[in-house]
Amino acid sequence: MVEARQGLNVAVVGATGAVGQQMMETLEKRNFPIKNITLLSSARSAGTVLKFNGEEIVVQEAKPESFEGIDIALFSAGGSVSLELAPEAAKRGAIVVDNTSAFRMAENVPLVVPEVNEEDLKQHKGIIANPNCSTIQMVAALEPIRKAYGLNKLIVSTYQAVSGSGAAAISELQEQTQSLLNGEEINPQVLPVKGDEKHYQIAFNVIPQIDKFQENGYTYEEMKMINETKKIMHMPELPVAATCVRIPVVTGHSESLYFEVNEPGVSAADIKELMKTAPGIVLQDEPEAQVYPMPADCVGKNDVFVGRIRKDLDEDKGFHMWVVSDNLLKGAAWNSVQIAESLIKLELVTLK
Ligand code: NAP
Ligand code: 3JN
Repeated sequence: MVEARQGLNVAVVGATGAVGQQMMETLEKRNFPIKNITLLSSARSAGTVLKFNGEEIVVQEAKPESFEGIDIALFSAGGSVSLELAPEAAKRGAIVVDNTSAFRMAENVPLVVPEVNEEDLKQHKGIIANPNCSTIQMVAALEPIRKAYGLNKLIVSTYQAVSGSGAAAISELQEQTQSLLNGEEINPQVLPVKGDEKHYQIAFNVIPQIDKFQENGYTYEEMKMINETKKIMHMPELPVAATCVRIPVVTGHSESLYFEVNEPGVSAADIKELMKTAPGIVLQDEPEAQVYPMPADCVGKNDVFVGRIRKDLDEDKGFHMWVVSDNLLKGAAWNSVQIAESLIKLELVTLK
């Protein structure tokens, strides 16, 4: 525990994980007002020493009592941990910002991307959900368009980095790449889904499955994108379809979007103009100079990058757009910390 200036008592649950590490870095970079920070994990990593703002902090096993006196608890330790411990944290007065899908679709849980629906935070009852990474970057890019011209239809195909699947998937891509270049055999064990029946090569390959298949033929990742988008944008009737694909990139999710606006006669230039001033959005769209967003350029950045904006050749209200962002930052850690900053701004939590 570190004693600091006036601030909040913050807990990071899953502090030793890929997302947890990014959360700690983001809290540091943002100079988030922290009085004490508590780092939590499973019993496996309890006792590990991690550095925060230059101080050494011992990671503790997450238990219900860990949340006594905590103001904000950032959870990224998987759905089952959130289901068990998030209500315990909320019961003890903490505001939970949960990175898992455990509570995202629950009626009394706001699902928030601050650029889109920050005001929904006012309805919270102790648990706030952070959306899926692929959903976050998409709705952040679409919100200015929805506001200006309405939105009638959305079709997305994703190109997702392996870091979305955790630290083990990153190692699998790196080791497979090395083995295949050395002419050695590989033995896939993590992707597409840890614990599913089959595993496939990800190095030099593309896998059209992220998370488990549902009865309707869509994967859970695809259904998350579909359902979460409707909830965040308050558009339950919006037609949304998604195809989610894993590619051999470590960090940075890319998406090809097709959307239809509500008004006739909108031009690609109109959409580009909106993007120039949209919060959290960076326009990179100069085909003549070969300028467009790519994952390698977005790593370590909080923004959502958009480009390749074109009007559909047959549908007057239809547009195509390419959207890229760091899935561990805007897709997870940064959006969570941004929610915590919004809680302070909206005076939903008080500094001590
Ligand atoms: P990861 O690298 O595998 O890390 C998992 C973390 O959870 C570790 O700190 C681990 O602690 C901790 N943990 C595991 N079991 C626990 C338990 N029983 N009690 C307390 N802590 C426990 O995974 P990750 O990539 O960081 O992702 C973690 C979770 O974040 C995912 O399961 C997912 O729900 C969510 N996530 C959300 C998004 C998004 O789209 N917003 C993206 C990625 C991940 P040990 O070191 O002790 O094992
Ligand atoms: O695979 C990706 O690129 C994103 C994965 C996110 C994820 C991974 C494991 C469990 C989630 C999520 O946040 O949607 C979950 C979950 O359902 O909690």
